[in-house]
Amino acid sequence: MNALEYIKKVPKAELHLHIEGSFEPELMFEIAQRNKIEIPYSSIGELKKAYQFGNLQDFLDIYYAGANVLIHEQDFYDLTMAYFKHCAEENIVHTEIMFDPQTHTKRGVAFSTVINGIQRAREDAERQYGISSLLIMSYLRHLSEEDAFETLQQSLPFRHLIKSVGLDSSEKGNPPSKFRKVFEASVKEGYIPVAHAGEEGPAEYICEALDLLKVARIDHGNNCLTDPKLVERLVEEKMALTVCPLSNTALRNVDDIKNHPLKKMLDLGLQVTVNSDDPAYFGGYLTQNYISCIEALDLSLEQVKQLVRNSFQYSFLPEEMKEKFL
Ligand code: ES4
Ligand code: ZN
Repeated sequence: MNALEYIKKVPKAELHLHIEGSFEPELMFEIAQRNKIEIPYSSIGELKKAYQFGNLQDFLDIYYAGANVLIHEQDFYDLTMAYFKHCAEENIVHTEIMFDPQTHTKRGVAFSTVINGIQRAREDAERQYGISSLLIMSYLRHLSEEDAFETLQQSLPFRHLIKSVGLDSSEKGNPPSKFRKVFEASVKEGYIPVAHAGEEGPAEYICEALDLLKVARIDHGNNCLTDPKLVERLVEEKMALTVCPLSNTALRNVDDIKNHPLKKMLDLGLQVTVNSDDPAYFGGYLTQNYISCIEALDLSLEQVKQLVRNSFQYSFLPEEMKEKFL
């Protein structure tokens, strides 16, 4: 079997996926219409044409605008269920879903509305497709730490539904150190800490995420490659990096998929996984991320098997569940 045949069929896990980033234009228009919300694009085609990003902020502006049409619990259910359908089609058997409560609570949508819609979809996906999932509540780093503390408080009635806390949005100028206290408090509540770091920001932010936030995984982490000492440390500590190849090219952090550092990272001994990040915006779900890398970087079957093993190994599944896939 070759690497392409293998990846299409094999059971896979996804560890870095923003549910708001799986919002396909077709569903966005449908929900906008039923909620009677205007979107500043006349058609699905017009909207898709806007998906040309020069950097992370260009993308975030459109991503938050798209999320504006989500109002009711059913909207969050439909959004999440549409993603699970993709998972079922691609044999993604486990997924760790990030959601951004502040994107919604800032607009007057209750925390409970967001999480109840997502949770109902998780239960249906488990029942209908046998897909296991868990939730990563992500704090928006362009907002204040005080605001994140408020979100932590709002999450407590639902803590049994949330496994982990993350840190996302505009990286530059918003270092992990800004959120040290709220991460400490989140860990005390039982949440596992992760953070986006070294996507657009410097290697130093990865060090801060490790030292100050005590993260269990780094989301992206590409820019560790500018600091050989840090690479050595990440290898030594077997720290997982959730790499998102098509996100990196869409946001121009990598100029061409042929120059993506994924293979180099594997060769260095880094514990990398492949993920889709915001598949509705970046041109591909999980399998397409693998396929693009296999084709552009000529990954071997063994390397692809390693990446798939890593996706389970570094998941937050209980050990006995992981073992079924390793
Ligand atoms: C994100 Cl690609 C990316 N980076 C940072 N924050 C995000 N939120 C959603 N997608
Ligand atoms: Zn991300």
